[in-house]
Amino acid sequence: MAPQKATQSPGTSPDPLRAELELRAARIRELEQHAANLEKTRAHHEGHISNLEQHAANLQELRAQQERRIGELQLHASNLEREWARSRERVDSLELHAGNLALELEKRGRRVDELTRHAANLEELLQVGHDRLVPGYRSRFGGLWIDRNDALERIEAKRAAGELGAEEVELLLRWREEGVVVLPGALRPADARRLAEAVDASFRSGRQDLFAESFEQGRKRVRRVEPGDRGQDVKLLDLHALLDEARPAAFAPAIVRFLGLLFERPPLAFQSLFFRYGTEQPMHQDTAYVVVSSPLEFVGCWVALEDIQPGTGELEYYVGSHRLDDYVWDGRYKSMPADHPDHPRYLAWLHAQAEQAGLERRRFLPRCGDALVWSADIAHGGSLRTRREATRLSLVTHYCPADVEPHYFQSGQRHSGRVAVGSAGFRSHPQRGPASRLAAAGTAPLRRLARWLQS
Ligand SMILES: O=C(O)CCC(=O)C(=O)O
Repeated sequence: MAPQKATQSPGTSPDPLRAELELRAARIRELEQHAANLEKTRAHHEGHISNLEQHAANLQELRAQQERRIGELQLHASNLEREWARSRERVDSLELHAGNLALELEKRGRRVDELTRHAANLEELLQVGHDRLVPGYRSRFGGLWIDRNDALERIEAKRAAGELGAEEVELLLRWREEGVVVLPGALRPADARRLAEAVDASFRSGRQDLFAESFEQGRKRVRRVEPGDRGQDVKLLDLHALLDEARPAAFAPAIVRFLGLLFERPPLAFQSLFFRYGTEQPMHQDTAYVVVSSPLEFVGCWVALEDIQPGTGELEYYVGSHRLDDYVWDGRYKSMPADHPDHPRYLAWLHAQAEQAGLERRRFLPRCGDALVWSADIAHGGSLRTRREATRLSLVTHYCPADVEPHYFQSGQRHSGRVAVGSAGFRSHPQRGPASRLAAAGTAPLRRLARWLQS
């Protein structure tokens, strides 16, 4: 700020020197004030300059930090690029390796197929050799003694030795010829009624130990019996083992006697099905689905638990169809491997074979208590139900000789083992439900829990 000039109004001081002094003193004060102002301004500027210097230093530091960060990021990016290039090379080489493995697998698959075919051919050759060495069976899968080519001579020998009466000879000859025999009045009607009533009571109570098989949305389902099942198309499983009232039907003396003739050993009842309504099952041979250690050594027996009326889906069968050629699954098996795509072809083949051989298609219209025993290979099924409301109460039991093993003895499934039924033979059944699944799971605590649940 420019200093202001001191002024003297003329005529205010009488002493010019004094006036001069005052003027100067005023001038000095002015200048001192001005110097003080300048000093303040300078101090202010110096503060500002040091602030600016501090700010510049901060910016400098920030710039240095950013440069360091940019350097780090550039290094990281180049590491990633190197890494990516390496993994791309690895992917390429793995793809090549996978392609080579696929080729190798395909080659081996072809070799396995070749060897499988070769083994099947060898098995067949062996079987031919075997058939030439021992008295042969109709089937390469063996069978009961009555299926052997020398069975008629053996029947005659047994008759001559007094082991068979005329009626028994008659039954065995019919069996040999037709594959089926009817045993009228095998079960007392009172016992049939008791069984039907016990089943009704089980349906009402939804007994926890009984299992039913049903088809739901085209899929087979096995589950516990429920109260609503009575009017449904369900089959109850294994009553021969689980329901005391089923024992007289499964082990009726007439049936046990006939099984003794067929098996020459005590029978083992290893599976049973209770039907309230006709099954309309297509014609089939049990050998396709029921598996035992000797494929043809078992029979089925159908017992009527009421007088069966026409139109209720009565049992039907091709007479003598047990003598048709074998249907051999995958060139080697008598039973159908699970979910085999040839199943429809097999069912059609069976009809075609039976018709070509001119076999009679016969229906079974039994009175309450009558039983029909069929050979494992008989083509049979349930005829169409035209009276859908009418019942067709029946129990079907499958038997094998006691030394033959049902599949579930060998598959690791929990089962009852052979349980003696007086002197009539044995019974067995697979154990179902969560307890048996726990038991199959294998660890000791789970097995203990399973035993507890089952007890
Ligand atoms: O009773 C029926 O309708 C058929 C039964 C049957 O085929 C069987 O139990 O194998």
